[in-house]
Amino acid sequence: MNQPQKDPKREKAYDCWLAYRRLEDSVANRYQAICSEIVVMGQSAIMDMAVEELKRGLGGILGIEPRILYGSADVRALALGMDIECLAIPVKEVEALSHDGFIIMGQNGGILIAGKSERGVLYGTFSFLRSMQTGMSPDTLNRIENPAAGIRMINHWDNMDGSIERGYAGNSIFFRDNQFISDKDSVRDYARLLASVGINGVSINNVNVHDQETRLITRELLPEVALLADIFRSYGIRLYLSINYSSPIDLGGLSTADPLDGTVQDWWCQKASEVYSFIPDLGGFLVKADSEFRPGPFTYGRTHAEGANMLAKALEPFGGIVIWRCFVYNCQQDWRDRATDRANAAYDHFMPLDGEFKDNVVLQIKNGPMDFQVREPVSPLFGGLKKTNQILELQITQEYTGQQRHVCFLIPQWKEVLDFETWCDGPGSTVKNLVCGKVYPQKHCGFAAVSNIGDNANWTGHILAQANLYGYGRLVWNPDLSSETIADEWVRLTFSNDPEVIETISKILLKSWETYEHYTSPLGIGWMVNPNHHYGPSVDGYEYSAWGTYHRADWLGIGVDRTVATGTGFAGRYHKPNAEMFEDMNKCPEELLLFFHRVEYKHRLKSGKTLIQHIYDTHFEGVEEAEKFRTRWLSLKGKIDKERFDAVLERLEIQIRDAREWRDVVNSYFYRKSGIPDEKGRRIY
Ligand code: GCV
Repeated sequence: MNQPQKDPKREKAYDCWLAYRRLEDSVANRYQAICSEIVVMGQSAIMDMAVEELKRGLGGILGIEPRILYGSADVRALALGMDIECLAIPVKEVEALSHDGFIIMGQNGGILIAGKSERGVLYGTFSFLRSMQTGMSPDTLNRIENPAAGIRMINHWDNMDGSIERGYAGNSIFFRDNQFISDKDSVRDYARLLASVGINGVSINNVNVHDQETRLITRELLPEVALLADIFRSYGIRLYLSINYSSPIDLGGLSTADPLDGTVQDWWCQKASEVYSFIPDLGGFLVKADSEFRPGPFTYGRTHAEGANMLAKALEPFGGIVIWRCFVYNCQQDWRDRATDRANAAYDHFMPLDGEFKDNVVLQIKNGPMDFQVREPVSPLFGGLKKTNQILELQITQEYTGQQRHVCFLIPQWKEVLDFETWCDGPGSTVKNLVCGKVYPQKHCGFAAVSNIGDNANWTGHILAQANLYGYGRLVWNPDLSSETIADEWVRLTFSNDPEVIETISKILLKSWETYEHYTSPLGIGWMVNPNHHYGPSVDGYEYSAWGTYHRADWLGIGVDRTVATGTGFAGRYHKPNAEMFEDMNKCPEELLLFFHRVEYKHRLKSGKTLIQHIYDTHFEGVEEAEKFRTRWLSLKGKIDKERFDAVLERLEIQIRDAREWRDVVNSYFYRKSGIPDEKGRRIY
């Protein structure tokens, strides 16, 4: 007999951080007094969304149904306004606001939420509701906030057959069986979640653009793409498409996709005009070219600048941009070849092109030189490129960090990347300042990250992985927010303001990246995963393959010599003093030691432990820490609804089981290679 279908939207976890729980305390009473009326000044589709959200939020948090009044500039109640010049706001504060920013201020006993744009008002509205839900008093709300950068984007790796490359939370919410899903409710709910944390761009299809997705830019499919664009637009989000570089051949029937060929250039110009006739505010194209078997300008002996600029020219008349990925390397390397180093690839391909890209091209650079490992140094392209628009690419989906079966709160990792001092222009040349255009002027800059959502009832598979999506949005809005603040906010919004709940879940989140690192690959060496799906330990999984990701372990030691003096020279791609720091084994940050150096197992670390003992100890500790997560979580029984309590518990148990596997495989591997026993005599196989 067929089981009745469960409605995912009925699940507690579906609402994520926008569940709007009732507050019943003195603070709530004060809000109630102010919020019984909403005065709306200015009307637009996005303003309508802001009003809807307020109604929903006030209903949920305060249990009231506010009266909506339009048009009056008299602020007594809760007021929303986007015609900022007509509002009684001091000039200095109006001037301090950027286009997407907002101001929240107390006025005449009421509260005004205002922005220079409708998007600003929407962001202010979500921010106001967040403050209310987290228990902030109305007296402490006054603030002006501007987003740190113009591009705050999510990349989907969704395929039209419904699968998601590196997706761990079900199938696509956009596509199924090579069609668009006609029920758009999830897309609407998703757009709302994204807007609530300030995301303003989304690319809907995989950067590996296969046959079916190549056709997204055809007349046949563009009306469907336009429907998605409409939904995202109503939340202030621009839609982008990943395109296939060889579309002129695959769709246009041309014999070439050479960017310097006139017929190819004309084809793209016409194509852009066609695409924009369906979606006039399309953000632009995202391109993975000459990478992992994708076509690109190299086929024609052209540079990436020539390839990107040709597309940029086509999009220029429509205000579109080309986001060009720097993830370019040789994935057919001979593992015997020790001179070629994948870490050097992006830098070596793109540095010589600095200054050659048109100003509507943006380079999208992964945070590290390899590929979203649990630990990597920052890509030296940050601080290397001086005359090129750039955005930082992060990975929210947990490809190498537990695939949403393990809890791994990634905000602390991203904070380290953002705060990395590149020294390209003296102190203050941090990655965050670079990608926010504060070091070198850039027309377009900001952030992109690979999505971690799918059609699972809780969006992210592991409920605690929702914190990574939330945290990404909050962090790229304001990179100065601390991991602690983001965790605290997320727990309060998602679960409760109960101090015990906040402390317990925050502790799990804040420790989880370190824990994951402890029981997986040590000191920046990376990989050691099963090939293809990348889940679970296999120390030699990629050791003798063509992907350029080697640890070079033998009986004496492990690590890749990336020094200038004796290795692949990667350390020299950084500015001083970073180059010197990475070059010198004694100065290199220990968590990156094996990324930069080949180290003997008997080498003593700063802790006084030998490298091999460090490997054993951290792997045992990692499992103990994972076990503690479960104990901590169990202490919340009765304080969290059963549905979410059980769902998280189930994942924490999987994590413990798999952490043990990691521990035993890795420890046994190194014990067998080195022949050195564990000083503490623990069981190693
Ligand atoms: C979309 C890694 C992943 C691939 C991904 C690629 C990329 O190699 O394993 O699945 O492809 O990165 O970022 O393009």
